[in-house]
This record gives sequence, structure tokens and C-alpha cells, in this order.
Amino acid sequence: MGSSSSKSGKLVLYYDERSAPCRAVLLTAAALNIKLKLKRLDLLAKETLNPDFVKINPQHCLPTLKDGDFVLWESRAILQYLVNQYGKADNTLYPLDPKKRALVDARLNFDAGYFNPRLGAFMNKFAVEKVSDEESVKKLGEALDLLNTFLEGNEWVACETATIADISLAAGVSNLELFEQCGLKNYPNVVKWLQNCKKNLKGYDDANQKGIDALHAGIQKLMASEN
Ligand SMILES: N[C@@H](CCC(=O)N[C@@H](CS)C(=O)NCC(=O)O)C(=O)O
Repeated sequence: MGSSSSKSGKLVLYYDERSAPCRAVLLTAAALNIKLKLKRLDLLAKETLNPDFVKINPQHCLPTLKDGDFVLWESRAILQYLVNQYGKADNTLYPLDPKKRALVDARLNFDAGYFNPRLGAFMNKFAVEKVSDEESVKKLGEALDLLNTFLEGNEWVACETATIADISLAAGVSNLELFEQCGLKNYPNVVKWLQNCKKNLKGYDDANQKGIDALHAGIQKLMASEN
């Protein structure tokens, strides 16, 4: 496991700050004191389809990390790699203890396989298609309810301290502060945890809130548009 952030000078992140998985990488880099060379691709302008980027990542998704010749996409894999490669051996963001790490992995998989698809479907209905859709609210509510249950009596989603599972989930859940329809306030443990994330995740304002604000501006513009 790497120990120094000086080795990270060659790290390039292709990102758009409006994307939650990109913000999860920015938050993790902030937590680890890693400097990233940022290359912004505008998702709305479909810049991920630029042939130069498709050569780097044929799946053309953000975030994409380049560490020298090594290229990696899938945000949660990037978070794991950053901690493994650049975190201190005794880091708590992605603990080495097999049981603790398994719980972090379980929550990351919950995020990728359960929460995020529902978040995506919900946001698509309200922000992109501009329709009110009970089904996507219900499905998202089921995911928030589970997260609320995981947080019952717990400050963080997997361990006693914040981990990359909190970072990954917080980046997505914080999108929901923009949508009253999702009823985030009905999940008190989630609300409290998100406030904790805001207070305790290093660089939250810069790494996450700025992107949320940009997303908000984009959604408002979309809402105001004709079609
Ligand atoms: N599971 C992936 C999702 C990546 C993803 O869907 N990224 C979107 C932005 S949030 C994207 O790049 N879309 C543009 C494209 O696929 O060309 C992750 O967590 O990194």
C-alpha cells in the first residue's frame, strides 16, 4: 500500500462536477490529500463521446482516472484504488480488517446496484423528462428507507468512522436535496448522516457542494426550457 501523496502528481481525472460519481472521487482525493490534474468534459455537451476520450475509455463514462499508463473507470473502483495506492496503511477510509472492509464493500455494492439506479431513474423522470412519476419516487423511497435502517444507531454507513462507502453514498444522496418530491426529510437518520458528512468529510464544499450547485443551476435551466 502506498504512503505518499507526492507520488500522485501524475494523476489525471476526467470529470464533470455535476456528476455524483465524479464528486465521490474528488471527495476521496481531498480526504487523502491527493492532488489531481482535472480535465473537465461537459456531459451535457456529450464531450465524453470525443474520439480522443473514447480511445482512453471505450465505455466513455465519467469519472475516469489516469495514473500514468494505468486507466481506471467505475467510481467505486477508483475510490478503492486511491486508498490502496495512496492511503496510509492504517487508513480508516477503507479499513484492512476483513470484516470492516467487507461491510464497506457491501455498502458500496448497495450504492452501485440498488441506490444509484433508483436515484438515476428518479432524476431522469423529474429533471430530464420533467414528469411526476410515483413509481420512481416509490422505488427511491425503498432505497432511502434501507439506508435509514442501516444508519439506525450508527453514525456512519459501514464502520465507526467515515469510509469510502459514506463518500460514495453522500455524493449521490446530496443530489436529493434539490428535489423536495423525494421526501428526504422523511428519513431522519439519512438527514442526520448527510449533515455529518457535510461537517466531517474533508473539502466537502469544494469537492461536492460546488458540483451540487452547478447541477441545481443546470436543472433549473432545463425546467425553464420549452421541451
Ligand atoms: N457506475 C459508473 C457510472 C458512470 C456514469 O454513468 N457516468 C455518467 C455521468 S454520471 C457518464 O459519464 N455518462 C456519459 C457517457 O456515458 O458517455 C460509476 O460509478 O463511475
